[in-house]
Amino acid sequence: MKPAPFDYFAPESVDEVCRLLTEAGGGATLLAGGQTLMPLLALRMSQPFILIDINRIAALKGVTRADGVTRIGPMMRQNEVIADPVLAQAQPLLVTATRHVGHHQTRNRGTIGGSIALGEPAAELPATAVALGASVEVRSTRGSRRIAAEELYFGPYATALEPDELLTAIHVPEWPAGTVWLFREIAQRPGDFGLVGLTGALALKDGRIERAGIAWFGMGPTPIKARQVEAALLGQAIDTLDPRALAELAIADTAPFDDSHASAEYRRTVGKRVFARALSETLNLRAAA
Ligand SMILES: Cc1cc2nc3c(=O)[nH]c(=O)nc-3n(C[C@@H](O)[C@H](O)[C@H](O)COP(=O)(O)OP(=O)(O)OC[C@H]3O[C@@H](n4cnc5c(N)ncnc54)[C@H](O)[C@@H]3O)c2cc1C
Repeated sequence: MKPAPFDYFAPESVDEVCRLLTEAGGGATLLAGGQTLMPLLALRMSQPFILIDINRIAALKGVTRADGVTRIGPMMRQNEVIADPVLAQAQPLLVTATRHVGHHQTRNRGTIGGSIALGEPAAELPATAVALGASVEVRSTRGSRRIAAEELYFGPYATALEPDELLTAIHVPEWPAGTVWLFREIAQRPGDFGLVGLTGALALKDGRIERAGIAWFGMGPTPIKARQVEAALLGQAIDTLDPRALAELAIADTAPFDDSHASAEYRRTVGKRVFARALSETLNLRAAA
């Protein structure tokens, strides 16, 4: 099938995108990597009057670091995220999560901003943004604003982004030295979305957990912050942790569902095991290092 007709624009500045979005009055869609949008257009599940291609805007690319925050341009391709030396040092969890997004070929075009703006509940990057305490910067002709990742997602593909807003940067706090990273994904095949996914960071100091950021993907209608287990982990000495008991709390905030790939019960059972194993392996590895 071919897409329904639309007007195509490829502006070179953020201001121009904002102007076009305002003029379109909700009838425009942004084209980033196209790895989700192009199939939707071809199937006519998306029928914008105007397509705004944001690939020519240099200001939407690149990485900078300042004041303990990494600022990432949304138009960085997922493979650029994986290869970036600054991100390897400053945001290793984000790099690990990106390795699990789709396939090498889709990552050549797919962007970090496209994934975070889309809000697929089983996707790796929105949950990782939530776990790390990231926020997004958005622009429109009405001005700019920041939205915390944990307030960005309302439901599958439903986000706090207004139809006239462009995501212009992702701000990710840098976690302290001594942080360990949790990332586990259970998927049917490599490159598939997660049936059950866990992503998170634990900042350790003197054998205790000083800060915890943990989120699930594939475990509810949005990425889900595991608030209860984060609270239970705070201040705890590592050698007193009981991973199995904590695993019950770890899934307490989730809302697993049945679909054609797995039942809610499967997701709950596997989620608990994934959490317990990730916690014990990660902390043991660190202790052995
Ligand atoms: C075979 C295959 C396997 C895949 N597997 C996975 C997977 O395992 N995990 C995963 O997470 N994804 C997966 N994907 C999707 C992933 O490849 C896409 O990159 C991602 O979902 C969207 O990013 P994109 O840059 O391609 O965005 P596009 O498809 O161009 O856009 C997606 C949506 O985001 C909006 N958007 C994009 N950029 C912005 C912005 N800056 N501001 C506001 N809105 C914006 C668009 O308007 C559109 O609505 C897969 C895709 C394919 C084809």
